[in-house]
Amino acid sequence: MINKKVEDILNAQINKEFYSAYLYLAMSAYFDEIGLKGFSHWTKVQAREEVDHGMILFDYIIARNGNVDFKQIDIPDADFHEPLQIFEKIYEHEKSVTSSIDSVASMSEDECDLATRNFIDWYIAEQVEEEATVYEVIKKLKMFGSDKSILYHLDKELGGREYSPHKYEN
Ligand code: OFO
Repeated sequence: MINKKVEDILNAQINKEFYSAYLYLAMSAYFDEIGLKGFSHWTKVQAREEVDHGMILFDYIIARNGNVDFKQIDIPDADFHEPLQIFEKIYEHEKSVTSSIDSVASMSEDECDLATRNFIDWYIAEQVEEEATVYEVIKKLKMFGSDKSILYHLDKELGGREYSPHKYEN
C-alpha cells in the first residue's frame, strides 16, 4: 500500500503530464495553422509521449494498491507567436516539470518509500533528455530563425520524429 502523501504527489504529477499533453496539442494545432507541418507533427508526438508519462504513473499507483484521483486539467496557455517563442515556452514548461519530478523524488525519500524513489528515476532521466532536445531546437532557431530556408529544413527535420510508446523500464 502506498503512503498517502506519496500517492497525492503522484496523482498531482498525473495531472501535470496530461496538462503537458494538452499544451503540446495546442501548440501542434497552432503550428499546423501557420503551415509548419513538421513542428506540428513534433509537438503532436510529444503530446502522445506525455499521455504515456501519465499512464505509467496511473499504472504504478494501481500496482501499489493506491487510489488514482483525477483533478481538473487546466486550459493550456495558448499565447503563441513564432517557433522560437513557442520552444522557449516549452523549455520553461519542461523545467517546471523537472522540478515537480524532483519534488516527487524528495517526498518519496522523506517518506522512506524506496519503491517510488526507484520508480521516479525513469522520469528524472526522461526530463534530462527532454530539456536537452528542446534546447537543441532553441539553439538552431536562435542561430537561423530569421532564415526562412533553414526554418523550412528544420520543419522537415522535426517532421521526421517517430512516435514509439514510452514504457517504464527499470
Ligand atoms: Fe512528461 O515530460 Fe514533458 O512534460
